Parts: sequence; structure tokens; C-alpha cells
Amino acid sequence: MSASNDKILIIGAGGQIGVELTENLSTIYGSSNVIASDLKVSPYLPNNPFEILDALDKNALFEIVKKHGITHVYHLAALLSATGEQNPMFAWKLNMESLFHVLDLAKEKHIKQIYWPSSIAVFGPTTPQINTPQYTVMEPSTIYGISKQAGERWCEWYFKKFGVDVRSIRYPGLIGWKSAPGGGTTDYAVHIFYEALKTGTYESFLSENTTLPMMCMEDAIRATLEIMHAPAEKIKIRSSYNLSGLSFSPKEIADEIRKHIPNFKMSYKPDFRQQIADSWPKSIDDSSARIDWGWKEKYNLEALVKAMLDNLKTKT
Ligand code: NAD
Ligand code: AKB
Repeated sequence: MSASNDKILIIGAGGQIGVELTENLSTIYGSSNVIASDLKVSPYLPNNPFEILDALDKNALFEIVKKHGITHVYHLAALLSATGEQNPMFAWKLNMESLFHVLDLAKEKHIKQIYWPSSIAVFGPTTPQINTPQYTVMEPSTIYGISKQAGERWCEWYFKKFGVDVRSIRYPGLIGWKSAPGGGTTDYAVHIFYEALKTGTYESFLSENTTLPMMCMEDAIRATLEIMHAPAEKIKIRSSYNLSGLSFSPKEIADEIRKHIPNFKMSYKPDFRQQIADSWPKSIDDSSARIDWGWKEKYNLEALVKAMLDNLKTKT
């Protein structure tokens, strides 16, 4: 699976996905071969080599790639949907320019392979919302979604034009217990667990029947490693793959939490994120990922809620 001279750089390693990806990649490649980088050190990161790196600084990125002999880059740094709407020009700059820097490194043959995540945010209000197909109408209404859709087109273009081995998944909302999410519309589905355990109450910023596609972090990390380790000929989509785990609404997750915490109380106060959520799919057709590289999720709602509560209880 991993060649002995593979060296990994994770950009944005201190975030919700990066912390867990750093741990998992270290198990495969060895900690000394997995370099974590971010704007600042995160207390959640394991004890890997760490570099302060602003993903917008192309020269600094190149120096780190040379210094460590990096072969594979997992590029996670981005502004997400909610923070992106609050700072649209910067979201566009960060999400696009940093991707170009990484794609150019591969084009110039300094690195061999790139992972770059896309999102269900590439879809918009005119997209079919149930079992959203891989290929369909895509008119995203957030700057985040627009940047992810454009990023997908650029990834495919770099693959076709220059043979850049870039691989990507359109993650749904991700739910994990090891680190907090950063500025997304699906974040309520993580915060709810912290508040359920701490106060027994939660005020949701999405309305009770807002169903969205979601996924347990463990499944998302496994999918990321599976797509990256699949033989190149199995990766038939070089923009980004639809990926499905489960779908639920705030009411449904609250009902499931109540099976463990019977007095848990949920209230609803939708804010600007409601409009974003309303523009996204409710469920995803990921048959291409299943057929091409064998994707299958493990977690349903029952298993996800139990894992989150059990793990957070021992963490706090
Ligand atoms: P996050 O906000 O938790 O983490 C992003 C990390 O990037 C942070 O640690 C931040 O400090 C870092 N960062 C920000 N600006 C940077 C810069 N200029 N240079 C270097 N680092 C910088 O986000 P996440 O949830 O871990 O998401 C990672 C990626 O996955 C993003 O591209 C996001 O769009 C994508 N994604 C996430 C989800 C999800 O539910 N978490 C869903 C779909 C797609
Ligand atoms: C967000 O809500 O912005 C992210 C995503 C689905 O891309 N979690």
C-alpha cells in the first residue's frame, strides 16, 4: 500500500479532518513520514513532525516539500460554507489559490499524488435533492460551493492536460469526536453531542426537519485512504466522487440521542445557515464510488450516535 520512500504532507492538519487523517496516515506510513502543517499548532494533533505553513505561500510550500522530500499532499485548508459566506472574497482566494499551488507542484513533478476534498456544497437549489446523481445540475449558491465546483473542474483539467494524479471526494457533513468542526453548515450535528452531555439541551441553528447527507468521520477517513490507495485505473472520475454515509434531520438525531439521554431537550432557532442547508441535497447517489473503488459505509445513525456519546464521555 505504501512505498518505503513515500512522504506525506497534510495542509490544514489541525482541523476536523486533518487531526484524524494525520493519526491514520501515521499508522500506515510511520509518524516520521507524515508531516503535519497548519497556520498554528493544534493541541489535538499527534506527535508528528510539524511545520507552520500558510497554504497561500507558494514558496514556503515548495521549501517544505523540498526539505522533507514530500511525495503525497493531502490539501485540507479551506474556509467552509458558513465562514465562507461571511468572508466571500477571502474564501475564494484561499480555496482556489492554495489548490493551484498544490496542483502546480504535481504538474512540475515535485510530488506524485494529491488528495483534495470537495463537498456536497457543489450542489445547489436546482439540483435534484433525493439521491442526487454524480452528474446533474450544479448551481451552488455559496462561495464555498462555487469554489469547490471550480476546484473540481481544475482538478480534472490538470489530470487530463498534465496527467496530475489528483483524487477527490464530495464529502457530506462529517461527524467525529476527536476535534471540533470549523465553520460549516453541518456543524450542528457535532455540537449537539457536546451540549447533550454537558447541559442536556441544544438549540439547533437548522430547523427540525432539515435532512442532510452526513457521515461518521471514521468512514470518511477510510474512504479517503481507499481512494488514495486504489490503482489509478480504478479512479475513473478525476473531478470528485459523490459519497454517501447516512442522512438525518436535527429531529431524528435528537430522537436517537434521547435513547441514551432520556431528558435531552432540543429547541430550534434557524439562522443564515438554514438557507444554505435548504440548497443542498438530502441524500446522495454514490454508485460510481461503490462500483469504481468498492466504497461501502459502516455507520448508520444508531451506531454513529452511540460511538459519539461513548467516545465523548471518556474524552471529557
Ligand atoms: P477545518 O476548518 O476544521 O480545518 C481546516 C484547517 O485549515 C484548520 O486547521 C485551519 O487552521 C487550516 N487553515 C486555514 N487557512 C489556512 C491557510 N491559509 N494555510 C494553512 N492552513 C489553513 O476544516 P475540515 O472540516 O477539517 O475540512 C477540511 C477540508 O475538507 C476542507 O477543504 C473542507 O472543505 C472539506 N470538507 C469538510 C467537510 C466537513 O464536514 N468537515 C465536508 C466536506 C468537505
Ligand atoms: C459545511 O457544512 O460547510 C461542510 C461541508 C458539507 O462541506 N461540513
